[in-house]
Amino acid sequence: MNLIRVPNSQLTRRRFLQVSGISGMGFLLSGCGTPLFSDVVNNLSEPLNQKVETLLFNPQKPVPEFSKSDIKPSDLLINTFQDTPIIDQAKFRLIVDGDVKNPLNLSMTDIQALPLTSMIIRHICVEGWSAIVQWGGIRLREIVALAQPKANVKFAYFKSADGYYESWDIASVLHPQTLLAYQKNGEPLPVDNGAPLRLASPVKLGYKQSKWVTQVTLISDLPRMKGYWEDQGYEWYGGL
Ligand SMILES: Nc1nc2c(c(=O)[nH]1)N[C@H]1C(S)=C(S)[C@@H](COP(=O)(O)O)O[C@H]1N2
Ligand SMILES: [Mo]
Repeated sequence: MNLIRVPNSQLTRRRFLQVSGISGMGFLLSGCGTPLFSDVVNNLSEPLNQKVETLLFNPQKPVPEFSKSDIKPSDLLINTFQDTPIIDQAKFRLIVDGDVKNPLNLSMTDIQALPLTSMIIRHICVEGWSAIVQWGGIRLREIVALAQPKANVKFAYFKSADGYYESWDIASVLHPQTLLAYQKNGEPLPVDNGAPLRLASPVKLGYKQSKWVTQVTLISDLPRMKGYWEDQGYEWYGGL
């Protein structure tokens, strides 16, 4: 498959090399008519050496959002590698642990008492679809700040109730539009889309956005198993 024909591309050579390493992304780049890449991909930066304190005190620049009229509710497909897990919201707890001074064990009531942030962004799945979605939830940076990360923290590791797992660089974790979402298009988040809590962010591809998140562990080194799809060959950074 020819991966190199990208009309009107803002892709850098580096980005290309990364993207072309992902099997299954080929048709995204081969012009199947979806305006996925040229207008979506920002200049890639991998701020992997940014310090957690700096990022907490100096929020990164927000990504431009879409408007309500751009939302087509049917565009968001369900992409789940296993059966949808059944979670009792009343008993649900989000664990935040790892290299933190103040580990957290939060109920949905605790989380919903924190400030609600809403944003309209594009979700991009490398299997060839995208959707503009309004997500509402808590900024992950607020949860991380409450947990008081130690200075050595460089990554977050996310565990999900269906066995999915992910890891992200700390700059993307602390991006002001990275949410733990519990609403979709103004309604409670549907179970198939990850209720009670899922990641939602305009800086990452769909496979980075874990649904049914139960645990966020702040760490200084990446483990051998970096992510469900990454361990099968997808690129780890998965940035937009
Ligand atoms: N826990 C979990 N999270 C997941 C997945 C999954 O299988 N399990 N699939 C990922 C992929 S590949 C995509 S594109 C999005 C899809 O989100 P949606 O089903 O809400 O559209 O969820 C991501 N998060
Ligand atoms: Mo995906």
